Amino acid sequence: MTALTLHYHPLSSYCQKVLIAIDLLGVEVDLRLLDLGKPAERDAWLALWPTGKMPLLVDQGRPVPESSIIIEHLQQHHATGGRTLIPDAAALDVRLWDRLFDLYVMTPMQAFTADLLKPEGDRDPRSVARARDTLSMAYAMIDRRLEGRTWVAGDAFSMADCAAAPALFYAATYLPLPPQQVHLSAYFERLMDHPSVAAVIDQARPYFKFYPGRAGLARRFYDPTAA
Ligand SMILES: N[C@@H](CCC(=O)N[C@@H](CS)C(=O)NCC(=O)O)C(=O)O
Repeated sequence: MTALTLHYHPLSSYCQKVLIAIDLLGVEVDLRLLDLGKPAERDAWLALWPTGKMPLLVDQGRPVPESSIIIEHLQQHHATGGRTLIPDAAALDVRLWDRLFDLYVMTPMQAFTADLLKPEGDRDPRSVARARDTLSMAYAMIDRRLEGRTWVAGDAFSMADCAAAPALFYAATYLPLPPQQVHLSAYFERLMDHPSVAAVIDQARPYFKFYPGRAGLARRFYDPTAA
């Protein structure tokens, strides 16, 4: 047991963002898998953190919510040997691109998922169309940003890339990355090849059969005939 517990689910994009950071910061954390489909577990969870959103870090009994705050907290208090995902020289850029990925890639991606989870008659094609427009805008913005860069902010893999990896992974299942956006596509491949990202995708693999957008997952990530 460590003093740190992360309440999470391997399929959750925001949890994956934090899991990538935990690996890179070299922090030892107890992982507690949440099943919000179980009413008793959901009630206990809401008592701990009322938004009902994961991930949630608990540090010596104190809840630390919100993926970006969790990563900042881990970096400030628990990182091994001065490892950093928010280097001083690029801190504002890192935080900006972390926000942009959360707001303009994660959020519309979640809107697609939320719509698929609704009963057929309750689905809202207008909200899905808005989500598609936002993602399109974001893809073009990220493609421009990546011209001449390896990672999205600063010289090294940062918190912004932790946000980018799961956001783009799931977003691409709903709106494929446009082939003409070569910087975006090359960045996606760099992210997927990164060992900390690949490890998190591997952890999620047994659960992809439950992902509502699984029809859009590339075969290299999920083979329905093997599931
Ligand atoms: N702003 C939050 C967003 C977290 C979030 O949306 N988590 C999703 C999973 S990816 C969740 O908990 N969904 C469960 C629900 O809404 O019931 C963060 O950065 O941690």
